[in-house]
Amino acid sequence: MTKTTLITGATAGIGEATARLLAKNGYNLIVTGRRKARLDNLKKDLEKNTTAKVYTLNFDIRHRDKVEQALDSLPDEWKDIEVLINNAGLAAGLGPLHEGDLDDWEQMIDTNVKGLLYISRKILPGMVERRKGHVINISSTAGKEVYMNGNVYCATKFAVDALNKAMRLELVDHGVKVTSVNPGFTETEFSLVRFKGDREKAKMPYAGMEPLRAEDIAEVILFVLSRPDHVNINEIIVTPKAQANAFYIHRERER
Ligand code: NDP
Ligand code: 8X3
Repeated sequence: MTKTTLITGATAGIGEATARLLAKNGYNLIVTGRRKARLDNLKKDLEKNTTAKVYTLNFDIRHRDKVEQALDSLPDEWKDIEVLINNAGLAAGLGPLHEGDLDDWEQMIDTNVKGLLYISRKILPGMVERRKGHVINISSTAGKEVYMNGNVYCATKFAVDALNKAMRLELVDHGVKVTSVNPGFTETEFSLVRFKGDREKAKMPYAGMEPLRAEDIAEVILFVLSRPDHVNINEIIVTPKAQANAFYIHRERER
């Protein structure tokens, strides 16, 4: 198994955990993100401790020209991408729409929706031409139901859900598989990013409950990828035991 797999947002959280697990399972990886030092360290670590080959691409997914330049710069032996994991994304802020910060909205829409589209538009034609490929879109429980104060983040994940369905419909005749993985609360840098570095606030979503770990989602992704060729998991929703849906969490309180 030496499938060439591109993971967006592999410098932290779900993307990094997935890179680590896939490398151990024989996938060759193109890892992307804005934080170059983290990408370089990841490559060094994985190439030392696994048999995987790793290539790094350092760019901001919001910039269409940078996405195009980065993918065009891939050496020939890395160009035939067989698996694309559209993972890079974020939430910025949590509050009612009528008090929303427009810069936060732009950042979420540009990253979670437009960035995913820029990458996909560059990589899908090769998959279609080779009649081979698998796209995994990381959406969210927030793409299935709207929760209080989630408004624009939820809208971006509903968009990912729609694009996931559109891709499956439009790629099925070309032999390309499409899956959405929809995590619930997963403790990564997500909450720290959402609350702009405020560590106290970032802990609040996980009070009195045990969230998922990034590795839990990585295992689901490996499962999805390792099904036989004739099997496709269309979509999968994974939550912590204590999470019933996008907005109801059971919390243990100290008595
Ligand atoms: P992290 O914050 O830990 O990781 C996010 C990754 O996305 C980082 O590698 C970051 O890299 C990358 N990224 C963010 N913005 C950009 C950008 N403009 N250009 C390139 N890369 C970018 O969060 P998670 O691992 O939790 O999030 C991964 C995905 O999972 C996201 O799509 C998120 O919406 C989704 N998700 C997360 C859940 C959770 O509870 N954690 C639940 C459901 C879905 P860098 O900063 O180096 O650019
Ligand atoms: C990330 C999980 O519930 O904070 O998609 O939106 S949540």
